[in-house]
Amino acid sequence: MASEPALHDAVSETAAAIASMEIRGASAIADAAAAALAAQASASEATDPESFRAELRAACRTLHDTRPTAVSLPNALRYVLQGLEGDTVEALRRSTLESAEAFRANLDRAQDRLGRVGANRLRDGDVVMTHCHSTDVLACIEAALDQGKSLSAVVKETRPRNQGHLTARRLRDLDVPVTLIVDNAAHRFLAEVDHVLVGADAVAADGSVINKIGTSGLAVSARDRGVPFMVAAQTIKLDPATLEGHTVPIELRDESEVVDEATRAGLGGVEVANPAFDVTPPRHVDAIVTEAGQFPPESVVTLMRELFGREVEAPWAAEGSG
Ligand code: RI2
Repeated sequence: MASEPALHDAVSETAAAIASMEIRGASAIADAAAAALAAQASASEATDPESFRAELRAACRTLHDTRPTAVSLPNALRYVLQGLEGDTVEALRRSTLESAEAFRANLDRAQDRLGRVGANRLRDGDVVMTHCHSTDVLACIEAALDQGKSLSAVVKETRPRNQGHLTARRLRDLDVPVTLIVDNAAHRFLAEVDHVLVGADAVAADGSVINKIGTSGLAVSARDRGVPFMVAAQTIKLDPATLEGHTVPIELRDESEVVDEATRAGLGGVEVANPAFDVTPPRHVDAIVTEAGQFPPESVVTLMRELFGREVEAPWAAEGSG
């Protein structure tokens, strides 16, 4: 079997940071992956075009194998690889850098546009409830503040990793009054909430939303309380493989995120499960807000066909692996 090409440190370091969640959040993961491919291209010592391409594919595989659920990651890798053009190493290098830069710039622009769409759904004085930490959600809140609206927030802490604390700090910095609650208190507080805002790691062709564990229960509670449930998701969160009948894999993380070592020892022979995401069916979602506008979840399939066609292949597969 042929050995894997040498990878730049930026690729292995980025992959490790994504796997450990030092870099987390679907958009940040995609951005970091594109930057790592650019670093690989810049530093490549390949002497022929095929070796250069093989290096890039190997870098993609390393990045791809870090976290399985956020589809923004394979979508980023596909975008950059599809931008490769040229018959010489220099031309390929240049096109990789351009492609990675274009992807990253699109990401920023898309989030700004999405924020303005999401902000239009919010009214002055609204109380919003958040789950986890989503930069797409924060873009909506920031745009609403820019529109002169005043908002306050009920922020779920989001066990086991408490990403709600990141959201609370960011909102505090924006001078939004924040009430931090334990996840179990969501149903009670929904009585005082006008809008639930969550992000997404992937959106399936039927409009199901795959997001941080606890999202689906929150959606059921919001429906019960009559509170609109909005998903903020750039189109890189749309999973083209679901057009072809695939389901989105749910990442199972280590039990050490749920219980510390001493507690674990005290619990003895029980199983500790730590799925990172769950699936919220479209019937519990009021709107999916993207940079291309707001969609009822059931019509997201049309947008997905328009953007991705039938393009679901993995161009980073090793040569000869089928
Ligand atoms: P943005 C996060 O996953 C959350 O589930 C969040 O809703 C989603 O990524 C989207 O994040 P994790 O990486 O792209 O914390 O909106 O497991 O920033």
